[in-house]
Amino acid sequence: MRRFHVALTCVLFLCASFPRRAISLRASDFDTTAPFTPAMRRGARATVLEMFHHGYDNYVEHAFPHDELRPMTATHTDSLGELGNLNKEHLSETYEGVALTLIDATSTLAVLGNATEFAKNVRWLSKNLDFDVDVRVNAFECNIRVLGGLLSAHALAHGDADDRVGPSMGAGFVPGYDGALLPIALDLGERLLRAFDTATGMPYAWVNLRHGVRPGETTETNVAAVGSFTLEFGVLSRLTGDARFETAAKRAVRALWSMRDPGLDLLGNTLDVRRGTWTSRSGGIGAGCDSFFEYLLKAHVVLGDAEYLDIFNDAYVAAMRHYHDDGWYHEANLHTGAPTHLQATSLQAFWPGMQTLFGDVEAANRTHARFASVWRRFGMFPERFMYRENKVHASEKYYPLRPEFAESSAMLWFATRDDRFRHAGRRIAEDINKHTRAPHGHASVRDVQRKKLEDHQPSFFLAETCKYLYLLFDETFLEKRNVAFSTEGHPLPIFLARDDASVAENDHGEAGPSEKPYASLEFVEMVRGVAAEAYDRRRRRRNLAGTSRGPVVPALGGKWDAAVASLRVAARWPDPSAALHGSQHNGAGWGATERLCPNLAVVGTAVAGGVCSTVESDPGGGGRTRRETKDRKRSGGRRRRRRRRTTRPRRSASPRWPRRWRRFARR
Ligand code: DMJ
Repeated sequence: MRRFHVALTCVLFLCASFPRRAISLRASDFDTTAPFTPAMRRGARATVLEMFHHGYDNYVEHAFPHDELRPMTATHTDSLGELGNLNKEHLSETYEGVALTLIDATSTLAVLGNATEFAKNVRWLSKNLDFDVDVRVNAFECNIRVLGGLLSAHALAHGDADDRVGPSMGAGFVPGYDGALLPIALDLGERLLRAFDTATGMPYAWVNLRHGVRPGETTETNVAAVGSFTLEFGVLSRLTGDARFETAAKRAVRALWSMRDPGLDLLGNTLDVRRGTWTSRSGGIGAGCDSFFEYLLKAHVVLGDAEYLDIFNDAYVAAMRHYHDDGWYHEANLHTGAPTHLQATSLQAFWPGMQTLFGDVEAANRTHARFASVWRRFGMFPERFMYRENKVHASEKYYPLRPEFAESSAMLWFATRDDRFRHAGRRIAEDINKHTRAPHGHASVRDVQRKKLEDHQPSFFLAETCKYLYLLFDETFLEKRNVAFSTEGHPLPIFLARDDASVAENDHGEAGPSEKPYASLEFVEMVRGVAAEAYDRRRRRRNLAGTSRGPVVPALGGKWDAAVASLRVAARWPDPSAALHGSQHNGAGWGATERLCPNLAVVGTAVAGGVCSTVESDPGGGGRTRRETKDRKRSGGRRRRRRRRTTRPRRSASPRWPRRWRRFARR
């Protein structure tokens, strides 16, 4: 009997001491090493195509020209004024929609190769859109969905037939297109520009499309809503030759960045645009902050403006140092760096895609694995997941068909050609189909555990989720194009580099491009060091404090964690930026030079056309770096003798950090 008691106690003890697992250990699509066969590719492509059409055709039939589809009741909602408006304040009584979903979905039709439907939409939008409507909109949402959708459709319709669009968009989708969407985009841009009329230059969150900013309008906004105009406004300026938009967006970013903690380079989350003060000091990479980071990097890609890359570098280092928690990311107080919310949010899942674009593939892979472990458990990602407690947040249990995890899977696939990411994409598509399919479209999920649906199909489901999933299985669209995807998934052109001095306003009196950025190999190594140190420090601190929490990161992964850390991954990408130089690489990021190009398949063409100022991939030696161009100007046209870099940046035992980074390296 006594023996039995001892055995029972041991069993109970063992059970109690095993951490709860977020995932089952059974091999799944996320960690399989099986090859992704051509038949699987064709099947997955067909699934995604059908899924897109189930959402799109039903929208056109039951909701168009209203904003969004209610897929359970085959009705519509005019939701532009409701986006981001949780309390449904100041709603318009006369607004009847601007065909939001049609605008958002049109660039996806181009990606799917459906030129006929694309051209039909361009014609309809050109004839019918009118933004002189009495509706108070969230300027950020209206910018990324509506303005971004129109600019992308315009650039895709024209393609390289238009000098302003340039060579990066490849052949146009609408032969003989008359450019009619651009004046409409310009009109919308001017309506949104009124939000920027503040002393700080940071935009109000809300603006009425007809009347401008409402008297007494709230002055509170967030980091992403201030910092996510650079792409759409930059593209609008480059296409129209009207510098006001690019200038306003840059001024806002500078004002926002000036609010960072000077020592830690961290931002908060919400702020007052009139006073330029924080209203929430807890910043992170998810809701309220996400696309600020993304747009710094992509504004550099699209506009060739080195200042954005400079800011991105500092912001990225700070994020890896203070938010990164072994693949997860928490929030932190901007002045102390102390962790605030230890939660993973669905919106954070864009981060690995951005890291891949930048060249930090290894870190991207690890975070992708963390998110995969949660996706696998629910067949979707809850809006908020408390990774320490290993459970869904009590109130934010929903999954509104968000694209971020699919987006990162696609970027990682483009960069690594590792079949795991295609398996992941197929799994995501099948789960979405299984859990969100409604009679007339795809429905948001109210509770990821109970799989309760909500009668709403957000426009980004067609703009982004379906687009990235499709690109995982069919990259025809990317083959002859060099585009950057906006935060709403709209393909935008990569513009010829131009002299910063031609941007009208420079608040700080600085002329010309900023300091030469550094090869990403050095940068990525430095970030890795910084993140590892921060991780160790946190662990030491916690151990010293004698907490009973055990390891910082719960043993979530089991088999998956082992795979992430395995030699297979390490041996494959000993140098993350090298992943971006492989001959197979296509479509995700050129992470090693001062100008990033999202599509390496056309990088040769891009360089030849002066689109991408790198020397590394210039087969004919015709490309010139920005710095070289500057040197050349200084030396009256004579080319200075510079040591030419080889394809892969030199790996030095003791990297020479830029001065402002040495302080990180020393810590
Ligand atoms: C999209 O509108 C954009 O990706 C935005 O940056 C974040 N939220 C949604 C998708 O989740």
